[in-house]
Amino acid sequence: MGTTTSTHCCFCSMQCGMELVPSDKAPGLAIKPSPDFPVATGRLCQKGLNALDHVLHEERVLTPLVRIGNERKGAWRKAEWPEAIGGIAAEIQRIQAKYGNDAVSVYGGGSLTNEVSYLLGKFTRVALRSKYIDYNGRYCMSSAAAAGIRAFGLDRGMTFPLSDIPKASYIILAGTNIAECQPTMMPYLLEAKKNGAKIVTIDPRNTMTSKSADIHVRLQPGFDSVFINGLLHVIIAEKLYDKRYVEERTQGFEELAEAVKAYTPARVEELTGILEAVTRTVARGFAKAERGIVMTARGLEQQSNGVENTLNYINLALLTGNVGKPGAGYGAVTGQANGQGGREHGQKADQLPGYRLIENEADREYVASVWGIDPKELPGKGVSAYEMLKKVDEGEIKAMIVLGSNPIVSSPNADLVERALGKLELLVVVDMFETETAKYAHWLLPGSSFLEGEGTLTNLEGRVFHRPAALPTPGEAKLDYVLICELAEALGRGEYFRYTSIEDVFVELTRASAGGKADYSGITYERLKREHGVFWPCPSPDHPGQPRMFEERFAYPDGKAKLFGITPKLPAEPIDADYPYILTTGRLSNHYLSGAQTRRTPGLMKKAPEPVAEIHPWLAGRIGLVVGGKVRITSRRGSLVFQVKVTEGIQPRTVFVPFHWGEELSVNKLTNDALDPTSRMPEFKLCAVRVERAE
Ligand SMILES: Nc1nc2c(c(=O)[nH]1)N[C@H]1C(S)=C(S)[C@@H](COP(=O)(O)OP(=O)(O)OC[C@H]3O[C@@H](n4cnc5c(=O)[nH]c(N)nc54)[C@H](O)[C@@H]3O)O[C@H]1N2
Ligand SMILES: Nc1nc2c(c(=O)[nH]1)N[C@H]1C(S)=C(S)[C@@H](COP(=O)(O)OP(=O)(O)OC[C@H]3O[C@@H](n4cnc5c(=O)[nH]c(N)nc54)[C@H](O)[C@@H]3O)O[C@H]1N2
Ligand code: SF4
Ligand SMILES: [Mo]
Repeated sequence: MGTTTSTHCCFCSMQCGMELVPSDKAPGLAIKPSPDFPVATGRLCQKGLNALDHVLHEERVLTPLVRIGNERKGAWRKAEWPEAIGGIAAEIQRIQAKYGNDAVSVYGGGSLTNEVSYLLGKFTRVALRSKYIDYNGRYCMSSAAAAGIRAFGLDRGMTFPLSDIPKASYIILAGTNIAECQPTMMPYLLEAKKNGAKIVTIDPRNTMTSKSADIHVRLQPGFDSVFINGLLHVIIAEKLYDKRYVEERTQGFEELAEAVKAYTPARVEELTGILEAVTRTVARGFAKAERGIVMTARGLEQQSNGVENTLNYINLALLTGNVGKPGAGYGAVTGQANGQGGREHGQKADQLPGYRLIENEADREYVASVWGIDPKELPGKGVSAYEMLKKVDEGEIKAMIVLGSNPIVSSPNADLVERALGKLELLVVVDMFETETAKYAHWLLPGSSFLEGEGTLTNLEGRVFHRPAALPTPGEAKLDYVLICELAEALGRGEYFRYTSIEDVFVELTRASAGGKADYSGITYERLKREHGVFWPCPSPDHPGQPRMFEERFAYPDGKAKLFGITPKLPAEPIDADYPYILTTGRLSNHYLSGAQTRRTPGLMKKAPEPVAEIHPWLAGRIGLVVGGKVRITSRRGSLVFQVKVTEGIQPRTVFVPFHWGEELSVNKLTNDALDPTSRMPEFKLCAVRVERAE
């Protein structure tokens, strides 16, 4: 050691720059914020500052492990790599010979680099020749992606760079808790506020984010589209929309106007309890603002109406002429480290690299030519992450390789998922730890951490950047990409997976993306090392990249964006007399996703050792909660007991529980597995429950 390495945090989509520096204190290394990476210069949140702890954790898996006697959840035995790779390949071949190629599946993740995401997609289609691959981003960005594609013809999360935010004059933040989930974005918002911007938050809870708001709309989960229809109604009725923009740059205005006609502020108040005056004030304020920004995240996207909810927020940004204008626009706030890049390079069921489609003939031909195979060899599209788990339960899928996810904790209706994974003839987990999911594995392979694996990622702005390797892999752990290539070799398909370096993989990825929607073909490692990232699309080496999207045209052939008339629908599981309250789930600032990493971080665990249910004093009174008491929350799928925090800051009928824990603290044992019909994203944000005092 002794040298400083500039790298990036492994957690959220901001991808703050960090430096790994030598230290005289154990373990001899420390993390400091980057002094120059423009996304969040000089800042890291507490998760970033503590990110070294899990990497150096004593529980890291350091050798391949195999079950003794093949017994599930039994004891492990250490294995050598040749035995592991050979044994897994032989099992895959046995299963495919017996049940067909599609009996073997891959489950990837949004924390992985672009290169590893790309290789997982290629491995599934070329080495396994199976159609079944999907990834945890299905739970994360799929509704926003589907809405972006439908409205703009293209999904790049945020249509503007972060540096546009301080120039905005009115900002609507819906179902996005930026202060806890992308903490280093807050200074951009606070600067906008200092410059005079109004901020409106829309959330069933008072959050750390809503503290900075001028107006906080506390709605019952599932009612976003009703409220937005109210805003759109006022804007149209009072002729406050940007008529010229709507005419020149959009289609579908008539349909939209028709759909919102009945949603007068009075009706919105009747349906939601949101005062008429609030609807009018926000509608007028936003429409009259010179530069408006709308940002959404999982709050309204992780619903069975998630795509329509998102489309309605996009309607608001388009109707007011804000998309494609400096200091304005629409942004879906991406979640995971590489949530953006992870959904562009082919680890999604229906996708090929460059955001191409696996069912499109021209796309198949092009990518097959890059891969050197016959397009006929490429399988068709598979199914979404949760549907894949269901196919495991139903017995159609017999083997699964999980790399970069912990689906037993992060999937809805988690008991079903647990049962399903228990039925697999082969479960291979590649991870740093023995996660809840790995407990069901036949093989647990030691993968690499963010400080070990070099590669590129794409942050929430669409900024592609390079992350170098800062540490060697510990013990026998392997770089994820090497492991994938070795497995392909053992399956007899090695000729398609011979790379000299990770950069070599990137070069192929950029070729495969050329001419696609997410075109990286002008990007090289050399360029990324020189510049602080390049925004895609970047179709040639002399192209500067594109921080702001849609300034002149949208990505449809006619150049126009589409407006959609949305008729609000009920959630999949409305409340009733038996289950009279709403459970919503989400995040805490101290933990990350399934908690595999942050529950192993003492500095973070100390602050949030277990999940605490937030309930309103009204509900606490109704159930006769006593001081220090716990609550039992019961849905149609399960029943769990949680610690409680009584707070005025939550919509009275709603209970909030964070999902960062496993086993008997896993709120996903209660959540509903209803999927959005288009995005196939589960309804994590709302199900009907009973709430009782726990005895
Ligand atoms: N600390 C931390 N940061 C993270 C993560 C983490 O696990 N921990 N995860 C990362 C990832 S992968 C993601 S996807 C992002 C997620 O980032 P966010 O989407 O911001 O996080 P959530 O807490 O899931 O949900 C946001 C808010 O939606 C609200 N909500 C619930 N139901 C509704 C509704 O019907 N309508 C509206 N308008 N709001 C609703 C919740 O009360 C919550 O405050 O965060 C990223 N950053
Ligand atoms: N109830 C409820 N459930 C939810 C959500 C919610 O809001 N509510 N949100 C959903 C969302 S948005 C998301 S993104 C999902 C995410 O949920 P998961 O996919 O379960 O997320 P992680 O905990 O990040 O799992 C990543 C795993 O990969 C490992 N890992 C990390 N980096 C690497 C690497 O580079 N290589 C290898 N080999 N392994 C690595 C980690 O140790 C960890 O075990 O959860 C979803 N589930
Ligand atoms: S804001 Fe996100 S990327 Fe930045 S340090 Fe925190 S978790 Fe890491
Ligand atoms: Mo996510």
